[in-house]
Amino acid sequence: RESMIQLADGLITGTVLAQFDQLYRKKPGMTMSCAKLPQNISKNRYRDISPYDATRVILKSNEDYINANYINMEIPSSSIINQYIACQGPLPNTCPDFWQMTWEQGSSMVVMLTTQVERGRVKCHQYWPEPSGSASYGNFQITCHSEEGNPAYVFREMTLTNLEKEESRQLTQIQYIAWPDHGVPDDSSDFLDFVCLVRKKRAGREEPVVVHCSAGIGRTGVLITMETAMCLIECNQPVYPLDIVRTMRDQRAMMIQTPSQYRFVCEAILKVYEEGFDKPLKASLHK
Ligand code: PTR
Ligand code: PTR
Repeated sequence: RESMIQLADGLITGTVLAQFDQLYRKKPGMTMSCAKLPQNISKNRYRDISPYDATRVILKSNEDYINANYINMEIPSSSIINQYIACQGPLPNTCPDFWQMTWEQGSSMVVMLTTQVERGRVKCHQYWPEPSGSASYGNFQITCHSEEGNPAYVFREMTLTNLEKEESRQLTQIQYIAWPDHGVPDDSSDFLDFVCLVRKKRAGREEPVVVHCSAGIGRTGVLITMETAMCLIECNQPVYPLDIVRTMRDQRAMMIQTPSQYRFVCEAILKVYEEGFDKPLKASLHK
């Protein structure tokens, strides 16, 4: 409760945003050299967004690079450690790498926070086939069985087949579609619904959840912050959003991109604290 009063006051006086502005975007001393190797340049969607070498996800092949980092969020006084892989939206030439990573890390859930095109610019390549279709990406074949949704998000059920091993796994993709980059979601209750669904779907999965937007920093950072805050509230732990951002940025640079995204998530945390988060989830079930 104390931390929530602090947060509410800080939003009014502006200290919350001032502290966010002062926080390092990249952890001092962390290198990002792998991203800049000549053979990897074409695998980065943005020249200014690179993964730390120390926490990057390493593909099990000669060409081992993908623009992705592990992000582990520990909830104190509980046994919960939410594991994520934060990555950029796949490029046409990195779709096979994306599926290889998902397979090797054992992930069965992908959270996508961007649309393929925003304001006429490509933000993410469509790395899956249309519903009831199949497509191959390198060593992997993806079949999309179903697609359903509402104006804010879409669910897809897919089968991921490793052609070399002749093994298959099921995968759920949840895409939030009402959230332009550098911006905030159109509606915080839709967004909270969405985070509750991610939490519900995550239950029982030990492996990391793959989260991406276009660059894999702004919107991805907001989602991880929100889920972490919900877990803290649930476990009766204090919530210090700036600590959450710092913990994320120690694992992937620049997580949460703009002050307005930070303000949005802080306000959403207060809302969840005050109203409880059964409510948004219930709302989504009754839609
Ligand atoms: N950010 C621009 C876009 O959204 O397309 C393009 C861009 C890409 C701008 C990379 C700058 C970039 O990095 P650098 O600062 O290294 O040129
Ligand atoms: N250089 C790009 C730019 O500033 O436009 C990098 C970038 C692109 C950064 C998108 C963040 C972006 O948002 P998100 O991480 O939410 O996709």
